[in-house]
Amino acid sequence: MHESDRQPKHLSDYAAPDYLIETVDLDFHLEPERTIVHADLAMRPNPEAKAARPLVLDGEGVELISIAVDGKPLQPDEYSATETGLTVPDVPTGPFTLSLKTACNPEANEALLGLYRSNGAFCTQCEPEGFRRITFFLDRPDVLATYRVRLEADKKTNPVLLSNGNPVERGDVEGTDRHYAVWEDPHPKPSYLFAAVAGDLAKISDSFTTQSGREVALNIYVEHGKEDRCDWAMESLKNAMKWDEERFGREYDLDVFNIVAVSDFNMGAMENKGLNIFNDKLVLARPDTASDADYAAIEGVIAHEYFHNWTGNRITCRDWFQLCLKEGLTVFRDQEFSADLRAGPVKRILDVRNLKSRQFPEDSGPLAHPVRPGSYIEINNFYTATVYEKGAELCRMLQTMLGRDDFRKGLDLYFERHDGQAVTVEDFLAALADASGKDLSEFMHWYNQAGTPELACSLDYDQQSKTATLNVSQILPATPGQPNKEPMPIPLRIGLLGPNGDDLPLTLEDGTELSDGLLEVTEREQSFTFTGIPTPPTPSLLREFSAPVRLTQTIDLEQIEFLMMHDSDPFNRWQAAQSYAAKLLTDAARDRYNPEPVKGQGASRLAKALAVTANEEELAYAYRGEMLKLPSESDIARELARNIDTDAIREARETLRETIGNAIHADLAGIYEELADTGPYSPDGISAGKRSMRIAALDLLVGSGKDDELERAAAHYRGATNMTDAIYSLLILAPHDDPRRDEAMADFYERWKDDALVLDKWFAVQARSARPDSVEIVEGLLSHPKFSLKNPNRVRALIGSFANGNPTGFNRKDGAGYEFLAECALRIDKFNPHMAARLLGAFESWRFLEPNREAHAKATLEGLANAELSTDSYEIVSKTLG
Ligand code: 0A1
Ligand code: ZN
Repeated sequence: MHESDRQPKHLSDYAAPDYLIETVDLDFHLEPERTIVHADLAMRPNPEAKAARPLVLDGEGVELISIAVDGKPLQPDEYSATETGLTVPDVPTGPFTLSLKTACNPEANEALLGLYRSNGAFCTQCEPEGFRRITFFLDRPDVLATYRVRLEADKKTNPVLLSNGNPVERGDVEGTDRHYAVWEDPHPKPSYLFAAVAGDLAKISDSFTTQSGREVALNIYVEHGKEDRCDWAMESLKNAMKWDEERFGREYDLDVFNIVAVSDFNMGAMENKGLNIFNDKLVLARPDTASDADYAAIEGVIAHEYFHNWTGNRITCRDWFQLCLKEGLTVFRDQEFSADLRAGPVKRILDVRNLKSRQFPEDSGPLAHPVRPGSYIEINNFYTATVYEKGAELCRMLQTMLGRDDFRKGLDLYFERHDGQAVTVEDFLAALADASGKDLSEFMHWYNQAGTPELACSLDYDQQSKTATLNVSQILPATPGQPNKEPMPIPLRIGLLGPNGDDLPLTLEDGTELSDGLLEVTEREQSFTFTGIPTPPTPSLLREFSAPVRLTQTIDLEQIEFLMMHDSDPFNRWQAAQSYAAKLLTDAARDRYNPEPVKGQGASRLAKALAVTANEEELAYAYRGEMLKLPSESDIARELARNIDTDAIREARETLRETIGNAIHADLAGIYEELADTGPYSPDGISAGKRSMRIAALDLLVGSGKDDELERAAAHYRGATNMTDAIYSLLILAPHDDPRRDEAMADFYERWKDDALVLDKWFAVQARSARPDSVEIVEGLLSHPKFSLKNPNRVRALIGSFANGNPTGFNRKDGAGYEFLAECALRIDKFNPHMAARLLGAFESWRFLEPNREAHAKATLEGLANAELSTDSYEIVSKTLG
């Protein structure tokens, strides 16, 4: 550990690189334990930088074997190579070629960054700073070069040899058992987009003809025997290619597009130019192995990585502070893609739910940071919900404020201006502003200020003048390092409902007609008066969730119920149902558990309203399914905001589930029966919607507490013909102490024990199940013969699901959950710091717990702070403690 690793880096210190690299010629001699890399780098001093600086290249754990400049070997006193880099004090003042011969050990690489091994294959992960683990380099995104890559390996164990770009040559190495392949990527790229794969893999192939008539070969490489699980990924890829042409005019630019699925991967997937590498979880799907949620995730992530080809690869980031430039925009694009392919409003609900459950807590806790952070210690820690999901919301707000057409024009200008460049958020906003003529200077605050704004609203009605005035104030909470903030432009989409539930025409005092209901809030305090309102209206605010804010308003349960029945905006109609339930649940769980709100009149009214909506046939199944889902335990915790007692929350939620399950039992049973026959499995939105609605009904039925209903869930499991039905019924059974639960769990294990991805689900179900002995169960599973700390998917399935998906287990009163997580993270931190640091993020809301739990969490965090930690984990622990 170098102390300098722990010093924060600042955006304000950005300086252009001293040297540029124009072409990169790499030759890999692949061996599992000692891979030799020859690199020829065509370099020159950067005319934009101060001249005559020593050449300093990044490196991490690479062994330097030899070095030459323009073919002339350097003597040991002419350079210095260390654990963290290579310095050559004296290099030519004009263009020169630096030749390096280095070695690394892929087999021993358990951090899964750089060149490593997964199930016997070689693969790479270079974002953000992994390339420096392969060779010494200017490993920063603003150094763009074209690459020619030769891979040479044992032919029998590595028949497949892949790198970025187009294949140009392949052959045998005479007199050996080895062969080679050469790849050329004509598009200049930063080193983080480099990739190479070698191994014995199966492939499925297809092709796509672009809008200009070019034929692109599409290949998905997977482990042998998994070929029958690739169809959905391939279909999703072709859909994504087509959609990006139609919606954004973006065409693919190489002759081949390769995807490789590997089973050891720290994240979801990686957009390497022409050679995307995926966590196999996000590629492989068959009806009996993958749930509807898995199918949707595959569709979204395949699209996400493909869309990066333009937003990330052709135009990349100047520095890692600009990460949201590629990630926020690309998430926005993949969200729009999925919304276009499926029921749009449901996709919006899922995205907002994800934002609120992952990003809002981050933004209100000790790890809060702006979408474009001003500083970081370890960039790996900034692949966050804020950069990705809030980043996507900022792009969405820009589209809302500019309108779809001008937003598209702005993006066209951005692509035209910056193709082949490494740019900043300012460049992005400038293109949008120039194309639309809209001043976006204030919008920059959204990128630079952390914290979720609170939008406090109230509506005053004046009988005499028949006007309604909406008063809005934006409250910008202090976040670490940012005590004071500037007001931000907030697109606020609204409707006013008349007595029969219809939307009233919206006319502002100055006569402006708001046909789309869109207001732009720009001040700290602002009022909007609407004229011609005959009677007091019911406000529907923040329709479509038009801005990532926390809306607070003075509104009573009756008005919420009215919105739940009548709002023409599907998002807000769903939101009303959630708000209604959340009000009951927080009233029940605040301070000390009080059952009245979740048993009484309000709860019965909610149940009846849910039954009415669930029976509205013109609404999509998936939408009705979402209506039937109660706020999660974490949703309730977030609403409570402080003094959180996870047991009280669970009790409140279980009681409401029981009340509803009994109050509308007949409706729910009717829905369950009616949707019984979904036909042969198809992942399409309608079929998936039916399954989702039926399972939501089943969940409430089982919640009623009747034994017959538990039997229904057990029968559901036994009769399941696809993974969706199997896994959700198993989840419903899991917390129960009942032989039928044990049978189902054992059956699942027996059936899937040799299938890693499906077995992950078996681990996850147990980790998520709220039981008094959850900690012991999960601890026991650590020593299960099928468990390994080295495989990120398995770690996420067991430890991640427990820490993030089992609030009562993780926050157990005696602090055992915290201790368990800390011990696991410490063990993982020794070989995969990135993974360990991500797990430790689960402590982010510790200050909002009730005092006893808060004290336990604090003690655990202090213990961690005193342990020997990687830079990654050090940053998370020290910032979390504050
Ligand atoms: N750019 C990828 C995310 C990613 C980041 C880091 C990784 O390894 C440490 C891997 C993938 C994406 O947005 O999909
Ligand atoms: Zn991405």
